[in-house]
Amino acid sequence: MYCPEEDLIRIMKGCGIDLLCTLPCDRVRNLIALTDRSFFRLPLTREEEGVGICAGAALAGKRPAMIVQSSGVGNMINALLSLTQFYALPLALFISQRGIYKEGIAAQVPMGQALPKLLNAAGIPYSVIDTQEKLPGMAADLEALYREEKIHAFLLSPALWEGSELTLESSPARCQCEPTELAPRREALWPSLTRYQILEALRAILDGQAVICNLGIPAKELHAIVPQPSNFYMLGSMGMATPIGLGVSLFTDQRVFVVDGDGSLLMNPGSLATCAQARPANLTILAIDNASYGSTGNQPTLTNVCVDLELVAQGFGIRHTARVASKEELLDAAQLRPAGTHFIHAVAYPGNAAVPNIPLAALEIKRKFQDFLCA
Ligand SMILES: Cc1ncc(C[n+]2csc(CCOP(=O)(O)OP(=O)(O)O)c2C)c(N)n1
Repeated sequence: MYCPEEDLIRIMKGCGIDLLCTLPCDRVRNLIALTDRSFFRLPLTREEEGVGICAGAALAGKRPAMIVQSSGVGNMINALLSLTQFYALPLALFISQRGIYKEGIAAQVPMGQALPKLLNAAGIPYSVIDTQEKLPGMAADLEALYREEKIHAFLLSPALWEGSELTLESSPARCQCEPTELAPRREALWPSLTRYQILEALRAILDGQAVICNLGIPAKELHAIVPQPSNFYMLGSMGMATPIGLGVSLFTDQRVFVVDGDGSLLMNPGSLATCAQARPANLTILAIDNASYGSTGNQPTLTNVCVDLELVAQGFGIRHTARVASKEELLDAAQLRPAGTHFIHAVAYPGNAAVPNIPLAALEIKRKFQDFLCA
């Protein structure tokens, strides 16, 4: 049976990895799910923090490793150089390299293709793992990096997983976590709508408005519901929806609506403080909280465990906030009175609608959106 995920786990176990810090990529969703059986795994909110956590583990004499997407390396590079490399700490990086093989998302290409050059420039050695035959050779590289206290990146090509016969059940995020001592600070609000149903309920309100939409399935769902030139669909750059919305809102009189996600907001929560500071009168952030990374396989996020996004927004200084679960509450909150910077925390069921890809290239999306703003 062809099962490169299991082969890789065996090699990782063989070299005694103590900690695995992960942030999902669709292509390694099975690999990450499988690691839970064998490793102490810490899911991250942002790839960069993983570099710090792994540095701490290495200081404590442990063997840390990370599984991230190539785009995530962009979030890590400063910490990799000025912390891990500078202090000669060991770190194994398993990087799902996108943009190089049968890539369906054009925005993955720039970072994925630049990755080897970036690693070269940073002095980080790497091996390309694109066939099962290359897996056994990783063991020696892993041993060497921990012995010599170096960083080594393993670039895992999507070609490696092709034809894998591994099958794993993926269950909805909310069912995966047991209640813990990290229970939220107030009673949980149970969702009644999916992301798609939330966007559908807001159709009339979003119609004709400037909308900045989170990457992945949210953008595809928005396009399926309200395809309009005033939608700026993000195709990459996870975590940038709210910052883009803030930037636009500062220089237009139009109302700007951001459709963000819990995973993306948790990657860059400081942007809420910047919104609170700038306090534009025309910005609404709709945080669709499905407690999961819906676009990469419904892996649970920390809103499933300990984070209440409305309290986060309030804590960062946003005055007008609401937490909604039903269609009525959602529509009421979306009335947006008074004018100001609003944060709507919409609790949602996990799950994605079966919607087609957005048939627009990045430059078309940009041009249409700019034309709308300037009209
Ligand atoms: C820096 C970076 N890390 C990881 C990814 C892979 N990725 C794409 S979408 C996504 C999930 C986004 O989750 P969320 O914002 O909660 O939105 P949802 O899909 O659940 O609506 C992830 C992890 C990425 N594109 N960029």
